[in-house]
Amino acid sequence: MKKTLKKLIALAMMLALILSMSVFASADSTTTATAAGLTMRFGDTDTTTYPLTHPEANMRFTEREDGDFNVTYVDGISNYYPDTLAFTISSGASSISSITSSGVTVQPTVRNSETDYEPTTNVQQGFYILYIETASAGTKSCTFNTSTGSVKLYFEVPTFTPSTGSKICAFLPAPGQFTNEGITTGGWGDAYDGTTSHALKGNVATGVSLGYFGGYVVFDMGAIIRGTNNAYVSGGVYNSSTTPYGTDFILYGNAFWNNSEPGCIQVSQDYTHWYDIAGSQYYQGNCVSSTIEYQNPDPANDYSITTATNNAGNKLAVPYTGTNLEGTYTSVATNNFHNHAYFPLNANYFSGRYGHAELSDADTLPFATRTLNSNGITTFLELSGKRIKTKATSELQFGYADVHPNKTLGGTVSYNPYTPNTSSSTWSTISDGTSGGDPIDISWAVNSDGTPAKLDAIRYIRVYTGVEMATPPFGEVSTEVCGISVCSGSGSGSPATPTINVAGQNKTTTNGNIQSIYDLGTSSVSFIVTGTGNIYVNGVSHSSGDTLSFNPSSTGTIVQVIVQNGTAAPYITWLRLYSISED
Ligand SMILES: [Ca+2]
Ligand SMILES: [Ca+2]
Repeated sequence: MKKTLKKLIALAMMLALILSMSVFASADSTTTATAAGLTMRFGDTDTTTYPLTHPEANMRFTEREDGDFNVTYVDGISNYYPDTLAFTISSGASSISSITSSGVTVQPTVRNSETDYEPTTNVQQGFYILYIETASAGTKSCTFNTSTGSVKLYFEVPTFTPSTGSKICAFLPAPGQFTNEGITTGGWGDAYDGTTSHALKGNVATGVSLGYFGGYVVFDMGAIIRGTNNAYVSGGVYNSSTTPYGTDFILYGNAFWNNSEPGCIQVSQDYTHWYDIAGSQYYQGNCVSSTIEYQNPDPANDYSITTATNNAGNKLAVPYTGTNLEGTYTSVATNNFHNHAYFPLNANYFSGRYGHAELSDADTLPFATRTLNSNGITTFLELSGKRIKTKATSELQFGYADVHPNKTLGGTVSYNPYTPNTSSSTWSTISDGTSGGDPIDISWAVNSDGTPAKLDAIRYIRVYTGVEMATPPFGEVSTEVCGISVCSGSGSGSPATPTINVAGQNKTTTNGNIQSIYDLGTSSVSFIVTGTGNIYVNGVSHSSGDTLSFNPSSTGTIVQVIVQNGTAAPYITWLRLYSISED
């Protein structure tokens, strides 16, 4: 089975910078090891084209008295061990007779291109992906048996105790009234809970406020453990189809009815490749890729603040420019309630406090870029994402954070995100007996072109402010995130398979997949979904048998159909309507 994996050697690129500045190793540790006729190292087979990055660049061998090797991860992050490592045996692989392991999956792999990997059963392949079971602490190992002996590698996984099963691993609010606020006391501008132990926030009443468009927080939900042929075993958040309504996690904000401040959501397995959660606005033409470049209004003042400081800095409006914006505003305005800098200060967001160096590198993720002056102070901060054009609760049916009120912060009981609701009274009825908040189905994740991402599980969840709006005199519309829970319980029944008729013909579809239909011509075609339960076409609720119309195109017009009945998971399918012939 051919699998397309991420570029493993580039995992967690945000960490590479700090690591490259301070890598050390004990005197007798090495980057290569030779034993049993094998020469071993971490990283790609071709390190000229693909130089080592984190974490492979941080792996060291130390020879033991028995001739085997301890493999250690050096520097960088405390209580951390990589869960996925590219591994090369540069000579002697043809002498390998078998591989045995405990707590490690050694996957021989053919590397077709930079991003395309194919598992193989040939143990003499010479290139391997090592999946280390990091969910539990202790010694993991693998042994390569060769015609001249054997060599065993030992991996010591440290104890790791996340605060609530999830933890913040990146936080960079855009400019806003809560940015820099309560920065040492667990306020809305702080990723830490304000206790003397400086724990990162889990499910808390005072969460994080993300500022203007693009400001974000990322949660690490734990390593995904995979077995043979990359199959999911445990960890992360699994894309369940057996939970009620198929939802997988619930995001909690601080919304009340008609005070939604919608955050868009992205998910990732590897911290490098990110997928949009296509909420109900995504296919309605109300979702556009936008970038804002914020200008630091006072870099000199920023430079003068050298340690994380509560409510610091000069209060100044933050000018911005960008692409695909509303056209209503040109700056993040200040107000009289929050008297401090609105631009994220260097000492507060790029200093990696309390041993969390990873938090200082938030701007190296693919959706954030900083321009620095000669003092290392941000002059421009660029943040990107899909921007939606409404904050009306009634228009945000599903797929966004900080939209629906919490019932029980941190609860795991999902309500049905597909039950149409248009008022606070219907919402209250709908969410009674549940945890409230905003339940999310990983099946909503899409590639950058809107086609299904088909993720079996995810590790990272990014929430970012999804609108470019302000409500004077109260300031910018800013998403708040107060926590995340993984959904519990079991739904009943099976997905409600619909009949989908396009241009007069019933089309065969499958749950979770996209179906291309060709030769539809350039005129609009009829589109009829017949099914039982809640029916959404491109995020809009419809009745069974409604006749809709869409315009086919030469690039394939994508239409998403969701049909959900009872407490079962939904049937989600995509059709791609081409005006032209195949090929
Ligand atoms: Ca699911
Ligand atoms: Ca809010």
